[in-house]
Amino acid sequence: MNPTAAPTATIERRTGLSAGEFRRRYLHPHQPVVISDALAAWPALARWTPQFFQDRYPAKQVTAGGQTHALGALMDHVLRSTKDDPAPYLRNEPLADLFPELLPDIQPPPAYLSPNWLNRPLTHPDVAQLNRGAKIELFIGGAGQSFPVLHYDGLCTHAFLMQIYGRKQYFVYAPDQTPFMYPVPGDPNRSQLNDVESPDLEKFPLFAQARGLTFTLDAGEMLFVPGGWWHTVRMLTPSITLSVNSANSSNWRMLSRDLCRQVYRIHPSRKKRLKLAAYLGAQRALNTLKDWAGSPS
Ligand SMILES: O=C(O)CCC(=O)C(=O)O
Repeated sequence: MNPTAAPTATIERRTGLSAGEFRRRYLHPHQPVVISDALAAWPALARWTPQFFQDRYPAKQVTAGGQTHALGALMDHVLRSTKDDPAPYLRNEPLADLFPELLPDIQPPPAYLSPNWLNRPLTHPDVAQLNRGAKIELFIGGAGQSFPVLHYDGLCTHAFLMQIYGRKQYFVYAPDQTPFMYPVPGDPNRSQLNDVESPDLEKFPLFAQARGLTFTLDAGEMLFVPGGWWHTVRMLTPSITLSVNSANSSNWRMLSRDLCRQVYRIHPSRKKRLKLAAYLGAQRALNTLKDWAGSPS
């Protein structure tokens, strides 16, 4: 690892954090945090392991690393995965599509996830994609495997990463580090750099100036990555994680800006962009009222 390019600081870890303090200290100011007891009540913590998936669903076909695998064989590889022979990463699979019968194992939902405006009805045709963003996604991988890209989540949505089993090492950089992140031209939330631990500083010299956070996430812990924060991860052991994306009054302006830019690139019509901006503004007002009235999620 090149020490000049390594993230230097660590993250705040909290227990017993109320939903109100989470919103005031972390959500609205866009500060990342690990909440160490967020998932304590979930049956999944005592139940889900690679072995559990292997025993229960040996023949189920899943996609990982761009190929189809029988889950039993994939879990076998996850359990013996190493840096030299990493198991393909099963990732971003909607849990409710793959294993709907396991949803009771992740109840109750942590209060920090609400409100999530991505769960509310969105009728404009250009924003239907947002509802997908609120789906709970499943990640299962083995030691030595990494998330393939340094990135921030699309449309500056917030990410909640919930560790069910095993241990991961995260690398997180604030939005003010973007000048050192080498975004892919035309794809501003993905970096061209995919290895933050051994970066190619000849190709990406400015990355040597990047300052970020690195820390482990253990079973039972939840990581909040605010919208616009760059992040990536490496697995230290076999690992099972869930993720949810969210938007609400804390990041709706950023989301609206990015969505209008995206739609404008596809349909370069000023009228269409203004209509979308008006729709997103109306949703902001409506959802703010719903939050005040205490609507769920
Ligand atoms: O694999 C992981 O834990 C990281 C997932 C992630 O970065 C994301 O879903 O945005």
